Amino acid sequence: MASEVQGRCPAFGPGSRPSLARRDGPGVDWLVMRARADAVPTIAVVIPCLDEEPTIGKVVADMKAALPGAEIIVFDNGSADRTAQVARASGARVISSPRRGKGNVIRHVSNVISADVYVLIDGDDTYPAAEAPRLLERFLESGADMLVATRLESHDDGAFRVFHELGNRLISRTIGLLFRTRVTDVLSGYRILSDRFMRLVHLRTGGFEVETEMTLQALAKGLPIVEAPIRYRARPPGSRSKLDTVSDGLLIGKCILLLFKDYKPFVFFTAVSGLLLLGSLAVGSAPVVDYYRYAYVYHVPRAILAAALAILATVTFGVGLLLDSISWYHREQIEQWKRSLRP
Ligand SMILES: Nc1nc2c(ncn2[C@@H]2O[C@H](COP(=O)(O)OP(=O)(O)OP(=O)(O)O)[C@@H](O)[C@H]2O)c(=O)[nH]1
Ligand SMILES: [Mg+2]
Repeated sequence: MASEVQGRCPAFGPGSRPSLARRDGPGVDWLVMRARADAVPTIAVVIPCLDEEPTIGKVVADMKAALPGAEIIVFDNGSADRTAQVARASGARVISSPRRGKGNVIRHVSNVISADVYVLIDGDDTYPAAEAPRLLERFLESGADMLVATRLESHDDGAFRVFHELGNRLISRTIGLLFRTRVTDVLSGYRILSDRFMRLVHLRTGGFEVETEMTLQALAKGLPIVEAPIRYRARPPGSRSKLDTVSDGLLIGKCILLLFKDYKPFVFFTAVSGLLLLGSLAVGSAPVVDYYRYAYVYHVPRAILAAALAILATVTFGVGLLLDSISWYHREQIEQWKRSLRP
């Protein structure tokens, strides 16, 4: 059963019908949020952590200073070091997450935490927690369901490991092409999510693909995304990255392909069908030439293979048509659900 987040924005009193205006409070700039008349929005800061003892204390303290009204929850995956103790001592609530993997942790969050706004940040102090109020303001003003803090515009030397920046650009471009949109940093771990996003999106990936999946699911479900630049920092000495360039890179590639198949089935299966058809034409050229020249087919195995590939291409195209109708129906249902979530 999801536990209600206790943290509330100090700027609001019960019953006040807020409007979009700026207020200054002790130590913090709070946006008056568009909120339901009867409740003051709650903010949960979620920090997935695995062996981040050197940095978690600072991340929690920085977040407490930046968002004093928010509840800070560290999701620890059985860290071998003193991450949980340091986090608790710094004033965070620590929840032990059963299954390894950043994606599994984010899925755990949606099962056990309930808030109006979720701020996701890594525990390795590479993201500036102090920027959270500005990002929150941008998020609320935009009315988006997800804000992604982008890192490519401004970062420390050594903040990105070799190939990571290039890989990030490549992945963002690929997604931009496939989903006809413009996203600049799909792999950022610093995000703000709406309650509606957490209710509508059921994540399926368990590892570092989760950031890519969050962006793709938001695109596929028509949930608006807004980006805001931050300065990305290098991991401090003594803190170890959990990301494996090759294996996690391949997992991210697989995630994009599978979600593309599920959310753009017509394009995906037409492309596969086209490739099969090309194969059929290539293999079938010799038997066709045979027939024109000798009115007899000598390359019988090729003829059979060409025919099989052509049949497969037709069936694949048919599957694409079918799945396209199903995904249309699915999209309509999501729109209805979105309408039902409107206040
Ligand atoms: N709970 C939990 N957290 C994880 C797991 N793997 C990674 N994390 C956390 O997820 C965040 C991002 O992991 P990083 O290793 O920093 O990955 P990255 O930021 O893509 O890579 P770097 O650029 O090297 O920092 C960190 O706070 C990790 O502690 C996991 O299996 N379980
Ligand atoms: Mg990191």
